Amino acid sequence: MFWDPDYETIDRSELERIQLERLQQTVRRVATRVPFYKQKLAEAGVTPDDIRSLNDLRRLPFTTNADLRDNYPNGLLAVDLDNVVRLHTSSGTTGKPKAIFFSAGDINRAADLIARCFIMTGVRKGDVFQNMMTYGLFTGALVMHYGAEKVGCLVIPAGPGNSERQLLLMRDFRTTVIHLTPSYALYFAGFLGKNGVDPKRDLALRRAFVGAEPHTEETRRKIQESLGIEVYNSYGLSEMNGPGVAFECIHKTGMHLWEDHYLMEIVDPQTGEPLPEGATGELVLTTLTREAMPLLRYRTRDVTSVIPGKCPCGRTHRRINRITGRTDDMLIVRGVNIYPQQIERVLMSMPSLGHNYLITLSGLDEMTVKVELAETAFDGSVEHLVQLQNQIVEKLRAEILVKPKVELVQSGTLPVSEGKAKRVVDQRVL
Ligand code: DLL
Repeated sequence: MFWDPDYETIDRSELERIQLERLQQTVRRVATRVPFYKQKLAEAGVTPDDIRSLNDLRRLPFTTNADLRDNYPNGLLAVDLDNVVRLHTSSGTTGKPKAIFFSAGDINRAADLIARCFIMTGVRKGDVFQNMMTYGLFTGALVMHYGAEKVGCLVIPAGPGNSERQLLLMRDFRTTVIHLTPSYALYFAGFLGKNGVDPKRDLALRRAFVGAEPHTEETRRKIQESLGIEVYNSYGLSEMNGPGVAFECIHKTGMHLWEDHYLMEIVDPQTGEPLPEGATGELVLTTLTREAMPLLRYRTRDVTSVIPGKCPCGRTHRRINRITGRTDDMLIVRGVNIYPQQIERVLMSMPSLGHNYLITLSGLDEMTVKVELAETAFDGSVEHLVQLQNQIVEKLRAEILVKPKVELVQSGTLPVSEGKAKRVVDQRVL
């Protein structure tokens, strides 16, 4: 079933016609209303009339994270402030936040895209949606909330944390769908286990939407198995309305990116040159329908690739692979490039290990991986622990080519964050 069948299964040639029309409108709007873009387009020697085909996209300038910060608070607004109805911000690792503005139309379109995602995974009116993401300046909770209401779900705006209360709400209101970060999902699964709750027996949960941070297929499997539910990957970023940019359908073979609202490219992160279909690189997105704050060729820094071929669900919007990391979260340890996701993949595939881990870099270039044991793993024998530890070291070395120190800790002892998980602490004296 579809929320918006005309658009979701649209013919590719018709989709491209709409994309071009919307791109032309977007370029025209920013060229006349946003001084930053007026100048950038002039520097690139492009006028709105030069955009005659989708291939002309590559003539447009990129927009970066730094451009958003430099234009803070409202330098990128394309409407008068009194036509803005909502502000979200996105905090990065450093300095000023990025301000993201929404017009009433933007909110409505964002909610519609979420409704597509919900219906696509089988959620219907009558489902009970417990939103365990952070409400507030973060887009994660509110944007999903509006979409869920559109579908007709009963929405429980629980916010994150306080697992006891989450469980109470889930039990009393027979929650069927939850939305949370994958790291909190892992923690929550552990919490249920510790409290003797068998989700299949005691709860009505059917689905979880997880997103806002990178995670592996192994993590998804672990959440699915421990909660006994279907878990769908949800991708988005504040600059593109938040969640609802790309989402998995029931086939779980990549995330459909809603191409009637976002134009995607995969580029070489070093040169910015577009890569051929199927190649892995940095995702670059152009908004096609944002009114308050359109963005041209936004460098997401997220690494992915387009999955070739058609999806059996019938949707014609192309799918992207799970985000493997960000171009800027690569660690360089003793000269070797390592993505934290590689480490997660190894840890989450081992049944003796629990739900949480932390990578610490210290001294000159020492890597320590602390990982929690599964509840059932410890039989009290030191020998068993040493064996397990060595096994993890060897598996990690084979994956990342660097030998880390591994510390096994008891379940529930590593820090848990309410929002996005912090998996790496870098204390190196470089
Ligand atoms: O995290 C929006 C969101 C909320 C998406 C809830 C999904 C669910 P930001 O705080 O601006 O917005 O962070 C965006 O988070 O560029 C990615 O690096 C990362 N990210 C988001 N979803 C995923 C995902 C929201 N499914 C940044 N897999 C993005 C991997 C993700 N990384």
